[in-house]
Amino acid sequence: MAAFWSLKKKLKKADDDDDGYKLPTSHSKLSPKGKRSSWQNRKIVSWVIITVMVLILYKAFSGVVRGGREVMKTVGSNTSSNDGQVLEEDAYYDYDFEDIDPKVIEKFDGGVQHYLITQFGNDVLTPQDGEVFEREQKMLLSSTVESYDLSMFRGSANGAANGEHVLLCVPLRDAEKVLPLMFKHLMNLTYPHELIDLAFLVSDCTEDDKTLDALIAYSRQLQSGTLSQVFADMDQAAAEAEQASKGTEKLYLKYMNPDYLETVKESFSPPFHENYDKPFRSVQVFQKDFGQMIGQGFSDRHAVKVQGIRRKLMGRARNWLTANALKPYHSWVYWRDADVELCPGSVIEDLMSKDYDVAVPNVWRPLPQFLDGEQPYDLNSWMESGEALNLAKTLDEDDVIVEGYAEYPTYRVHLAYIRDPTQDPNEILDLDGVGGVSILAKAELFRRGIQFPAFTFENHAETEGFGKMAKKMGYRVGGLPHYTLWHIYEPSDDDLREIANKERESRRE
Ligand SMILES: Nc1nc2c(ncn2[C@@H]2O[C@H](COP(=O)(O)OP(=O)(O)OP(=O)(O)O)[C@@H](O)[C@H]2O)c(=O)[nH]1
Ligand SMILES: *[C@@H]1O[C@H](CO)[C@@H](O)[C@H](O)[C@H]1NC(C)=O
Ligand SMILES: *[C@@H]1O[C@H](CO)[C@@H](O)[C@H](O)[C@H]1NC(C)=O
Ligand SMILES: [Mg+2]
Repeated sequence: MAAFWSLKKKLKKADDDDDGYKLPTSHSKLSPKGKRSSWQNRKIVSWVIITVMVLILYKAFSGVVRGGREVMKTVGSNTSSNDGQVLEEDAYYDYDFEDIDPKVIEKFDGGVQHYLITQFGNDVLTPQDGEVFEREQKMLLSSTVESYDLSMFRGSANGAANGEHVLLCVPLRDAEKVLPLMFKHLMNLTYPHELIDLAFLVSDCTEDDKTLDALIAYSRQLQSGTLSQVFADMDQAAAEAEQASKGTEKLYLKYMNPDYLETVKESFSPPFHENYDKPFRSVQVFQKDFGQMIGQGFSDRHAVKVQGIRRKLMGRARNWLTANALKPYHSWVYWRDADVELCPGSVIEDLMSKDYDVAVPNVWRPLPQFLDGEQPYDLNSWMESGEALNLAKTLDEDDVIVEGYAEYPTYRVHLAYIRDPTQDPNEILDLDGVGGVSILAKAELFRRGIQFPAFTFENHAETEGFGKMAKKMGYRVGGLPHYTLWHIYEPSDDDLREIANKERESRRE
């Protein structure tokens, strides 16, 4: 623990300002403020450390004693509302957390006056304390030796039953607004939460964006099992506000398919699955800027000229995230974008069950009804074509082909276009390029050096380059044409103009 404390101190942000982010709700059950010991109130930049601490606390709470499963009395205040929920699954405590004795750690939530092992602990040791200190330090130091048989973490089609750990990675930029959506989707995942380590990378947010602070605040609630209550409160407050100020609701919603809107509404309403509120194994938040200059607005980020640069930067971001978060005991890595509106909760199991090395679903998005109501969205999942290979030969080595632009006629088969909602959602086809909205890949690929090229690889970058590289190294890359995730709809400038026109017309009638 000594090491943790001192590390934490060093990593503490200079402008340490208490709690950072106020959740936009008036009656959060578990305000992070002042409920637990003071160390928790400090703003800590390195979540690697917080993660460990949270798990240690859980270990103490749950009273799992290795060797014999004996339930200890929970000490301290009842801070979390997951009353009686005992996090006893081994997966919460195996590998990197397994050497810590919960009996020793228990006191950290037991309201004791001072801890033996703190940054200043040495200064106040009595001889008796000294013995305990030695013993505990030994325990902690012995936990720094680990060994792993990497052949155990290959990944199988039935990962949940086999207790396979998944690293779930989400890149985030200016994403404060979509965080509630993202967290609801994470909770909705039915793959055992105790087998999932969450890893977020926050980059290049604009000055007034609070993605990082919000992410940390929501993550704390998530790990306390209280996040769904926070969201319920927030949603209720929003509904009341909307009623009070009639008509502030987003205008474009009037033009969307009512059936789709109904599906969305139902999907976000209880009842949720039984383990919806269950904490994940860990949450890690990383922050690193790459100097992304291109705006995150819909029209900014879709101009063809910026695609190559943008995609390479995204590649760098993804590589930083895996390189920092991937642990030896992960069998799978699941990549997910924050801006998904609808997704089956069983997506990880479903993709896993195909026994491919890389698998992606189809990604569509809803549109206003005057634009056909829906659209194939992610064009980065495709099968290679002769035309595109020939096109590549005419390009500079550094040029990046991007799909969906007249400048690059590739005539590839796009997963998005061959969707037929009446067909078998389990069907899988071999692909070459993959899109990044939702990628399940065996962790082994990353260990073998496959990554998201932040340079031009066979005239591709980022996730498409990843697909191509995996293919080249002999892995099976597949996509499910009839299994669909729905990306959120963000009205483009053109769409907003069109909607404004229609509104004017209807007022004239
Ligand atoms: N860390 C990091 N995350 C980013 C960056 N740009 C986008 N993201 C995140 O990556 C995910 C996908 O980003 P989007 O902007 O939706 O882009 P996209 O999915 O490639 O494609 P479109 O949705 O078609 O624009 C989201 O979770 C974003 O918050 C970046 O520069 N750095
Ligand atoms: C904490 O929870 C336990 C079990 O749910 C209960 O017996 C106890 O009274 C609670 N303590 C407080 C202070 O609420
Ligand atoms: C949550 O999962 C269920 C079951 O797979 C699904 O029906 C629902 O649409 C999901 N929720 C969201 C918001 O996608
Ligand atoms: Mg997107």
